[in-house]
Amino acid sequence: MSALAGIIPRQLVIANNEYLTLLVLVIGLALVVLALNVAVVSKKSSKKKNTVLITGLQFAGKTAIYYKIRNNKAVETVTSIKENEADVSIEEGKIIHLVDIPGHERLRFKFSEFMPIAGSVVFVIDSATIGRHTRQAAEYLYDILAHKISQKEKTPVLIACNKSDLLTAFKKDRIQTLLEGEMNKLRQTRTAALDTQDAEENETVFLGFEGQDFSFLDLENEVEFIECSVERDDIDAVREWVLAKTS
Ligand SMILES: Nc1nc2c(ncn2[C@@H]2O[C@H](COP(=O)(O)OP(=O)(O)OP(=O)(O)O)[C@@H](O)[C@H]2O)c(=O)[nH]1
Ligand SMILES: [Mg+2]
Repeated sequence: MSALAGIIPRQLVIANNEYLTLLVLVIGLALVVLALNVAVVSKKSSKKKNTVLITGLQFAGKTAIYYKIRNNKAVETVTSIKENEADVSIEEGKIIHLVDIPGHERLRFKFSEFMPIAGSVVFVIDSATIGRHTRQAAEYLYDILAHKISQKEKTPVLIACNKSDLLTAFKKDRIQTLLEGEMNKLRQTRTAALDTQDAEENETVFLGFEGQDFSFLDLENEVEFIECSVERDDIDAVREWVLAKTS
């Protein structure tokens, strides 16, 4: 070192040391930023896989199903004005992030905010009143299935035909036929609207195959129909579907 001191000017040695310190600091900072990024990304993606959106029209029984899955008990509910959210352990080692979106028409658009983290969607139907609300239900379902994220990621959708305990409840096959008929009509009006608007601004897509009647089977998203009843404590099939779609 003393030999070097003679050869390298002292100022240069000091400058080199400062440069080294600065370099170590910059690398350290970069590593911290990288670690933080990895943590945020992995948190987002783990939430993404685990988030289940409970959607559907008002009074369908979304909040009832939410509490049944969350606490395994039926609770008295009132119409929701805000989403309910919880991390629920429904099987050992498996935690799902449940989100119950209010069904009021001015609030249901909120589902869109959660689509980036949704791994699956449960669309709840009041099987006893669906005959009167087919159009509204189909409109909402269309918005979910045509959403750009659900299109891109082929988000699976469960149509939970709730309130099957009621005598007036429609069976799931009938509900499917009703919805397909209504989606068929909707598809035409929405596509007609597309022709008159700037396609770039409009996110609506054509669902299914042109020239053929609408069928859920034609979609790339997996759409399944299940009958259930919170009243009768019969939601195991919903729970199992949710579990199967959650990694
Ligand atoms: N008979 C019967 N009634 C049910 C069932 N599930 C829910 N309900 C009743 O239906 C009503 C509406 O249930 P909620 O869970 O509050 O409905 P929601 O879909 O959350 O409604 P919003 O929050 O207004 O969007 C309540 O009175 C529930 O007790 C069921 O399986 N059978
Ligand atoms: Mg509710």
